[in-house]
Amino acid sequence: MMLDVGCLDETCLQKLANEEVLAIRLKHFLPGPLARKIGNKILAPGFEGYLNAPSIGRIGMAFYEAQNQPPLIEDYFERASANTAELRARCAPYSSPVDTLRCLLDEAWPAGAHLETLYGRKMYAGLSRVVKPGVCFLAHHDIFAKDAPDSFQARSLEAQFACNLYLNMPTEGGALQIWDHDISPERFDEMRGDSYGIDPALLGPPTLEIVPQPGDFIMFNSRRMHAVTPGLADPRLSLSFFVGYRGNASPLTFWS
Ligand SMILES: O=C(O)CCC(=O)C(=O)O
Ligand SMILES: [Fe+2]
Repeated sequence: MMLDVGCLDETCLQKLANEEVLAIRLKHFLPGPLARKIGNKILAPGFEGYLNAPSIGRIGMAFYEAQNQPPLIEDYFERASANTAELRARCAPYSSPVDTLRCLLDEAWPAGAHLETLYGRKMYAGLSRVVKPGVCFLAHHDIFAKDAPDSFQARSLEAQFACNLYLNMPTEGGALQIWDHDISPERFDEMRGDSYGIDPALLGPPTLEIVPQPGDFIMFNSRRMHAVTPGLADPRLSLSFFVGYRGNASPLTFWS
């Protein structure tokens, strides 16, 4: 169900796309101490909460937060390049690991990989996500077409992968849980009501539970339900973006 890989290549990406595996993990993409160091640099100037999930912190804005509201969608695109610059500045003198991952995915995929364009505008890739100790990141799925229902671009995805590079981890907990069974978008929206997610206990035991180490990179099928267990003592920081897949002959695309 999970594939440990030594590098990102076409074969492992295809296994994820074909749903032969739920997740792939590249252990020690960054050495642990370097991951923590970059993590602390990113956290130092502070961060804000998600508009629609205030218990989760973030630097940059996720497209998901715009929730189909034109003024927020405008904000998202307006801030995209400043958010990219901000992440690079916080990582300096190290390169932003998201930039490196974008290059590696482009190199690994025969048709290449590039930033997603939506409504003719470049999207932002590289959200820093902070989950404070004791907070459960509720179970949810991520489906681009739900966030941009009027977009052919979003509807044309054949698969969507959540990509996370873990920088800081709590001393205990903070596990990524993934469930194999699908919940339809309609059923999930009914279950969650006004919340962004649902109590993971409603889903029974997860198919996969991974406690990432600082420096690990994990890619998983974001259309499957997933959640993060509460952590102890330290904040859990990851750099997060999505990869869109439109078949083997098409480029992969990135956005947050
Ligand atoms: O932080 C994680 O392990 C997963 C977060 C998540 O929900 C996502 O990347 O879509
Ligand atoms: Fe998610």
